[in-house]
Amino acid sequence: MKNITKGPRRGADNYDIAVRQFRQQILPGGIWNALNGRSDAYPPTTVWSYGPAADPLPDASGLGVPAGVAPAPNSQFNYPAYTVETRSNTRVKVRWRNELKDDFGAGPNFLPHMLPVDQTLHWANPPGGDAGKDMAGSDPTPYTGPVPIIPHVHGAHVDPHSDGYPEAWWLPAGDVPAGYATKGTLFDDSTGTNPGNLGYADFSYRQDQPATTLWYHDHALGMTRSNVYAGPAGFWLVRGGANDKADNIRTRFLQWDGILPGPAPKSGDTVLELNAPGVLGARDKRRHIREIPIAIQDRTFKADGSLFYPANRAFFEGVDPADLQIDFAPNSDVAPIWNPEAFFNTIVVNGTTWPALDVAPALYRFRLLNGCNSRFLNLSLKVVSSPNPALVGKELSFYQIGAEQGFLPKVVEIRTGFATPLPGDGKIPDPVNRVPATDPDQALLMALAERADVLVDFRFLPQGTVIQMANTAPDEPFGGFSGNPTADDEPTANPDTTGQVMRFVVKWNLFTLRDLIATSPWALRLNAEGALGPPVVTRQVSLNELESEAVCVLADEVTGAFVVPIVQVPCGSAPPAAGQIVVPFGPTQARLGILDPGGLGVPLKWQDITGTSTPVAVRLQSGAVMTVNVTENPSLGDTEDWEMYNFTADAHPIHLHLVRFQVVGRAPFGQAVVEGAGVEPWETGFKDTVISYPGQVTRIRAKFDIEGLYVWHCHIVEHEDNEMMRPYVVSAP
Ligand SMILES: [Cu+2]
Repeated sequence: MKNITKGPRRGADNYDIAVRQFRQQILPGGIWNALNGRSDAYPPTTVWSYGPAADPLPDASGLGVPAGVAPAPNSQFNYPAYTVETRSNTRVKVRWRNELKDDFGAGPNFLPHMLPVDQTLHWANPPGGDAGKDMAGSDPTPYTGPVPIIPHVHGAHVDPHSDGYPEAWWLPAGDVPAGYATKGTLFDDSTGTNPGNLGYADFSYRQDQPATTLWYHDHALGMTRSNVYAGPAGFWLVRGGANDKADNIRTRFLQWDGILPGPAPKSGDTVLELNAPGVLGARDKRRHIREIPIAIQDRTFKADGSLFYPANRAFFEGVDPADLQIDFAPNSDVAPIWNPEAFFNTIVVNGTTWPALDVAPALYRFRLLNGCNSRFLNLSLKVVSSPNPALVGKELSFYQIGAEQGFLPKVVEIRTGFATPLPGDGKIPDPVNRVPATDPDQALLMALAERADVLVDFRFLPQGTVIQMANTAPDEPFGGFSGNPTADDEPTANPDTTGQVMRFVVKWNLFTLRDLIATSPWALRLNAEGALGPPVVTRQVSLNELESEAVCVLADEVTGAFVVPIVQVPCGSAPPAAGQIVVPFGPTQARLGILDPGGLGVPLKWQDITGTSTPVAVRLQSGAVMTVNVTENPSLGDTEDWEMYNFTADAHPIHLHLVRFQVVGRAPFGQAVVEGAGVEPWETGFKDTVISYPGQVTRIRAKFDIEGLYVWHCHIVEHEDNEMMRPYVVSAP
């Protein structure tokens, strides 16, 4: 098939991107009143995000709202951040600036974190100075100093100096307190000459990877959850190359089996222009837009509009802080502030709570991202109102065409209870022949950081029809579906709040003749990529949950629930009352690790000094040589299988930096993994993040093709921040 998309550009695309603090109207009110005619009065929210370093403080005061609040016509600073549009095989260079300082980054004074940062975790720890950085601190109070950042392009095939290693952070340049480290232990950049106190770093991205949906976000050691929750994240799209498809606009001649809905918004289109055309009196830029990246996140807001994030362990236990009377770190192994998981009560889509999107009666392409901290999503589309009452309650399918690392071999029709690969022959599949999903409640399941490139077919729906994107994954850690043939047998999100994501409203005046060009999902043919060769090495790794080795408390003998108030008792002591038992407090953290010869998990910390790991020398771009203790040390160019044994009670999304991998298979403990068994239809392309289910081994296959230091970790960011992350090194053979 002839590739009709544009080839790579010569040279490189250059960006200058800063992280800054500003306010944004996320909740209803402000600038949005001018669009929707309402008079909501929710205040704006202070956020952090990336934006073009040359752009000024957002100012929409000409539109009747206070200055300094995004979105605004004069500035692209927005949460989530603007999409970085890149081309396959065209290098991208970014100067990343840490400008978390006053006066929108121009001032001399650093801004403290707006959320509680636990200094007792193994974290960046700038106050530790060069001797104590990237270690656990001993101060149990929240961190108040300048904020370390380190941007990571999730899924990038990138050299180590530009990957965003968690210990490669740096502080803003300016009034850093005396004795603080200004940069992380592994600070590096593509120049190799940056001293690490300039407030920026220069990263260079190879982009030698197929068209796909990546995203960029902060990755600072032990504080990714708080940095990303504050806002810094955005899409990073790769287009072109052999696998990409034309779209409604970019097609040069009709290619009936491969035209995707498009275009996406183009460079310079602002959030306001795309969402509030009437407000600016400008041309209706959104009229032609058919490809939209959709970042789904959960957040909780305080009454003053500010972001809420739990400030103590008692929040996780659901008790008043006075009712959690135990020793905390540094006097025990229980972190005082960190929560094992964090779930929030509001769904925010592209920086707006529960938005509605006007859509033409046409095919749309949505690039979905689960950008939550801990929350899995199980998404479905249902008609909630329509001039045609027969449509109400009907479900629309997602037609998934791609995942984290490119297109799927076949379009997969996903709807509640079904996941059906389509033959691509143009025939509308007989609904009777739909393929049942793993569980009747399973719809479009997305773990943290997973992406789903989907088509949705709004064609022929009557004017004014409203479709709701619903979420039925639970408001708690996801343990996997039951697999029972009974429907509705798992805990679900609150249908009044987190069970709702967004709405689509069909508007016929948005229809254009170009809409007739996009290929129907059942006729769309995707380009299957070749499989990786057989593995040279097969490793066994493990996922483990830990409880305290120092703190014991009383629990109900039957339910296992802690007795409130939760009071520390000597471990091994006799319970004071019948019906109670003495148990270790937990969980204290989750850890990755290896397997021992008996098949049991050996949990290892980020910095393993137990002797289990092997010290491996790593040379930085700067020329410095560091030693890192690793258990995974693939040889350059090798294809390896990793079998991930999940000994915990929850599902964890595991992400490997650098590589794109295939999901080989899954099996319950004790059974052999059969190739293809347990692999969902939407997992048959290349991925960079995969769900590891409790009690199962999940086997992936990857080729490790750039030398150097990377990480693999759980993408429940609360886990990642507290030891569920390990370094790995690719070494020349
Ligand atoms: Cu996890």
